[in-house]
Amino acid sequence: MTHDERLLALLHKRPDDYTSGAELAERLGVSRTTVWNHVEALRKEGYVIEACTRRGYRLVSAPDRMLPDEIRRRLRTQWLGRRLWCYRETDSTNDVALARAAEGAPEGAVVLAEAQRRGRGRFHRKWLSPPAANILASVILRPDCHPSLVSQLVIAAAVAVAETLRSLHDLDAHIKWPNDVCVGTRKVAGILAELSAEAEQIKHAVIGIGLNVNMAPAEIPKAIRATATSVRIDLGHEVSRLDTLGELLVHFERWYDQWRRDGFAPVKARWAALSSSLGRRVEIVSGTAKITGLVADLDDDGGLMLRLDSGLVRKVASGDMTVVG
Ligand code: BT5
Repeated sequence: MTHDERLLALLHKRPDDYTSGAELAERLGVSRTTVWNHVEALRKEGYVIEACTRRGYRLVSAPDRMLPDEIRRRLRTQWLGRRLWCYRETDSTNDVALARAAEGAPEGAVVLAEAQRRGRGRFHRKWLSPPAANILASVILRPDCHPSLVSQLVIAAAVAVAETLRSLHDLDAHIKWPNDVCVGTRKVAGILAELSAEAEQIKHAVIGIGLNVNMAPAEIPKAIRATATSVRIDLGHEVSRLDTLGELLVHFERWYDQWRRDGFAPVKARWAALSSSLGRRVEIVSGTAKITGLVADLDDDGGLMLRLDSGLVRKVASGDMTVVG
């Protein structure tokens, strides 16, 4: 632990009381001036720390920032997020996670960023997010399965995001195949899975999650103003990003554990309950092809089974879907 982290841990222990500069200095093994310097540094990070002559220091509030210490304080998982990397800015958290995974990072390690220079979606699309407003996270997993089953993990992540928005924020979130979570007609989250695999076996998978939490209406990038939303926009007030992340990790861990234990069936059943398209008439654009039909089912590799007007059932592996009836 760094001095800052140890200082915070000490202050967190006494939320309602002061701790003297002398005690902090002794516990950290530094001078009182050094304690003061650390307090100043933490204040610059957004911590509100009261200093009172003769009584010492008291932590009044912590910032809602993606800081490892604050995330760990809220972790309620067994294994997911126990290893964390947090960046103020990076190219893409998926890139960092893929690199860390290749270097041997453990399953459940999570990469977070406040901003991405080159956040991406599927098919080289951009993922846009104003700094320090949302959740940009990439989870490293090492599932023992065929590469084609990675889409089951995308579904599990979408279920976890939708459940988080429902349980913590009481939002009527639903899943839009294949990888969007929406509130009403607007997209609040997207998921991007990338992997390194041998022919029959995943070496590691990275599940990237972009979840719009505190993005204000005026902050929405122009390109997505007509289609995106955030928790803040839907609720009309800001919420804690740290609590939202904590809840998301709990849900995702639970679904991943269940998937490993019982296979895809329970995840699929939950997806069906949260899906906005099951039983609906949809149009799917995939490359230059366009196909219309009734959503009959989800295939085991995440493809959508469409009942065409001719009565034939056809599988669509990927694409962009719009509900048309
Ligand atoms: C996705 O792709 O929805 C997957 C997005 C995954 C983003 C995360 S953030 C952490 C990790 N690191 C990364 O670099 N990526 C992952 P797709 O279905 O292709 O949707 C992309 C489209 O969504 C864009 O073309 C925009 O139209 C729209 N979009 C971009 N940013 C958005 C946002 N913040 N909210 C809602 N829609 C957005």
